[in-house]
Amino acid sequence: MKLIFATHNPNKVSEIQAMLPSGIELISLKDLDDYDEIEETASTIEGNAKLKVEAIANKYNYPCFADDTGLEVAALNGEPGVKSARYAGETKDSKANMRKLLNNLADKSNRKAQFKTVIAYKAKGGQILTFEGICKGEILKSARGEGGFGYDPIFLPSGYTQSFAEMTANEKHLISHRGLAFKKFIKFLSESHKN
Ligand code: ITT
Ligand code: NA
Repeated sequence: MKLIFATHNPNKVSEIQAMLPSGIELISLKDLDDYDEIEETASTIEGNAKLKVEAIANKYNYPCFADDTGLEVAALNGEPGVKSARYAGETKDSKANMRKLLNNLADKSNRKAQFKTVIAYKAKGGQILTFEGICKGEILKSARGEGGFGYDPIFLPSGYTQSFAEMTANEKHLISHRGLAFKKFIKFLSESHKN
């Protein structure tokens, strides 16, 4: 089966590609030469995932899914949350968001945080279904590791000694927000394609 992944983020495409069972072929917006930005105007992660999948499902005659992820920091009342991608504003500096978060947490002793991913899926003519994954952890005092992307170097998942950026891609998938949400989604896909 062919599935469109409604994302402009190549890091996410490669993470997901590696997790999919054979028989499911991923088409990304890049493969479709679709560079239209989908404005993420919803106030929740779930709302943005739905908005993205709706925009693409209306355009192409394929089953589609989108995921939206946010990092929710307890001492900052859940920020950056839906603002995770542009926390430090429009900038080409990929580390600006991390720096802003570290600055905002500089005098805080509560470092608790969680990543949340919501996947929204829409089959041809079907209703939108959602699958959620959460990974709890804490924000480190400074960046550690070279792997991953986004906030990975400053996120230490609960029960582990390595930041997401110090783990291999596989180690991260096994415990991450996106990994857990996709596990649920893939289970659903395999079950609904048995018959
Ligand atoms: P699309 O909307 O095109 O899918 P995006 O970059 O906006 O791409 P998300 O909404 O899923 O992607 O994520 C928002 C931001 O949160 C993203 O730009 C990263 O900075 C951060 N982020 C998402 N997943 C992450 C992960 O697994 N590890 C670290 N940071 C992550
Ligand atoms: Na987003």
